[in-house]
Amino acid sequence: MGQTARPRVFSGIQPTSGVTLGNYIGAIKNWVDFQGQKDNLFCLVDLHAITIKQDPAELRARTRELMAMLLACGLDPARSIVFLQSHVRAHTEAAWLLNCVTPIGWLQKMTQFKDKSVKQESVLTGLLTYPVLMAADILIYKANEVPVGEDQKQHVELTRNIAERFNGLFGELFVIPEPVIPKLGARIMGLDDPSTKMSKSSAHKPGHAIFLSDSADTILRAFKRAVTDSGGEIRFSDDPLKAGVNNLLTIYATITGKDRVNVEADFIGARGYGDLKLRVAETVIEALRPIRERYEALIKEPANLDANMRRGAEAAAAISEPIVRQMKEMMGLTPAQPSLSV
Ligand code: AQP
Repeated sequence: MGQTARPRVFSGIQPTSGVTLGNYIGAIKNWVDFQGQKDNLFCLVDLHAITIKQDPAELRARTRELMAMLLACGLDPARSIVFLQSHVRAHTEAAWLLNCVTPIGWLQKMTQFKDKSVKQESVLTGLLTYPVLMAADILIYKANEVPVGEDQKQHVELTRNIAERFNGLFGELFVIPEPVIPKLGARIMGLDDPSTKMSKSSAHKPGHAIFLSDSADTILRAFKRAVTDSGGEIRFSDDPLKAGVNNLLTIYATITGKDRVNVEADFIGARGYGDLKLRVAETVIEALRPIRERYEALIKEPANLDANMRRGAEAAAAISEPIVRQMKEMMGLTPAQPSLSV
């Protein structure tokens, strides 16, 4: 398959426990901004979600909710292919093939594997090999760009290594993808603890994460209790002691689209961190309000969501299945012959 004139973009998000403000700022908001300029594929990565124990009924419900939320955020099925990973079998097939070219040491070094495995009583094989599935997700579309938050950069680098290894062993097939990390907002921190990433799996901690579906009251309360420092200076800073203020300003900057200078100018004359927290909360509430309203309408139409997922999967399979057939052939697997008529 030749490359299209426009760069192809692939990215994914797990259907686990709602969409955080971190997911939105670090990934989804940028996906929406790419639409129209690039050839986009956005994937609800449910096969990644099951690397950690999931309740089956809840996972199914979360998946539909995520589809509704992505559309509510502005992903447009007319301009982007939005689909569910488990609906396109090319992903698991390619993952197995790539497992067979990936040294296990590469996977054992992954930071996310090390972090997540210490939190599990029993570590599943899928948690170790999940970056290979992620590599398959990206490579079977010959994606040029992978817009992700900072935490996924290492996995995209691994994807590049796997692609180069495959190309070296069997011949040039894969495009070597580039991670696209936003300059600002690539790592939104927890409001309760600005030294840790805002993440779904820490969302049980009070005041840690904002979810896009949260009510205005919940958002306001979480920002009011956001951890800052004992000073009073409202400016961007790399100083770990000012990480809380830096995080609030980063959220404000990415949501308003203003640069650092203009953001700091907005807070000249502010009465301390109380004012800052209130202004950031109001900005987030107003930005999320239309998203929440669209979400409420979309989630009431499950048949429409399912139809969108089906159309997305058909479009995705049409691109990826021929590439997986090529992988198998290059690796020496024998193509199935068409059945003989008797
Ligand atoms: N805090 C964050 N700041 C910026 N970007 C973030 N992303 C996640 N958290 C932040 C980006 O969101 C995209 C989708 O993430 P995911 O659903 O694949 O899961 P994740 O990276 O594992 O997100 P979480 O919330 O941190 O989930 P858990 O707690 O399960 O690990 C990715 O592009 C990611 O970089």
